Amino acid sequence: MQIVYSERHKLHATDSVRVAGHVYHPQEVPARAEVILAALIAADLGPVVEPIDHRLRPILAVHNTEFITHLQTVYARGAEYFGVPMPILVGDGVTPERAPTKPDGFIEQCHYYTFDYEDPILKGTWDAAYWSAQCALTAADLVKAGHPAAYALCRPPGHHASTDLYGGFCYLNNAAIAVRYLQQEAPCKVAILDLDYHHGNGTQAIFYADPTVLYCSLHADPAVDYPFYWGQAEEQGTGAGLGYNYNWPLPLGIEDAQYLACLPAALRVIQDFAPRYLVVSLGLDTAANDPIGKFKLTTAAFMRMGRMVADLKIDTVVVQEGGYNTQTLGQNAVAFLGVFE
Ligand code: Q9C
Ligand code: ZN
Repeated sequence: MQIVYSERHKLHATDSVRVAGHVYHPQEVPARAEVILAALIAADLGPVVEPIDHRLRPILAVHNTEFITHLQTVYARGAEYFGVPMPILVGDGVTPERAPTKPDGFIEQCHYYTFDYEDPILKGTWDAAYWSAQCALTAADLVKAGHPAAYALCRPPGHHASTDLYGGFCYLNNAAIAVRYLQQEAPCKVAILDLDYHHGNGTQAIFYADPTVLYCSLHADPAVDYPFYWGQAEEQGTGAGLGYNYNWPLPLGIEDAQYLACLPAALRVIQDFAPRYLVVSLGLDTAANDPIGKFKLTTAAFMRMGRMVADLKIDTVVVQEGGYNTQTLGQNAVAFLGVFE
């Protein structure tokens, strides 16, 4: 299968981030993408192609203009505000909802556009996020052109970012941008299967009232893990979108058998929806020994998951989301993706 990758993800990198007075070392690091790429190449899974520049238009089909301007300019504004360039990193704790009013002050605007506190905006963050989205768009092009599946090795990830909020290591919602782009010329139904360990609150929010986009997610119970405020089974959509949002919160510590027993329910919902395209948000943080996720999936499970998804025979764009154990990311990506044509 075609693999879309840009080394510009490396522009978003830092050894340490200060959060509420503490220094911590980010786990969302360039090595994640590098080990996945190396493993896919070693397994000869397909040609690696550069993303095509689709410019801002398909990004603005998902995100609002002022939010994009904020991401593009906040680092430079911060350098002026502080008198020295430094990472933009806000507050302490997770907030459930965006504030209703956009404030005028610089610091307040920094808070206004994020629901989270461990997502630095560095000098190269905008460019990295921009090219991550272009990878998803280029994978969508390949599938539109007739490839049964394509993989976007996106970094930074995207599924926690919504229209005008970033968080959870995500700035632009790559999967949502691909979905809207797939619908662009000929309106059609698109299903999203979100396999990341965390609920994709951004993706859910973007399509919550939309009956043309089905969102299905298996994830850690948000009562006990991130993103805490979203992801319960009761969240089923709103308005015309009611009935097109499905969440399967799962207990911490689950192993292959319990996870694989749940997946068919999501796949049946997707089949019944009969979408023209499928977008998979592939988080590998469900793996055993992930430093953030607390499930225990083995490499064999990722192969079974890939097989079950490929057996749907729906044209599929796979978008990389989370996954933080650089010892196992490569083999698990190969296991999932290796079964696609
Ligand atoms: N410092 C994705 O997997 N909290 N995002 C982690 C450990 C944030 C995960 C706590 C988790 C965000 C794309
Ligand atoms: Zn995750």
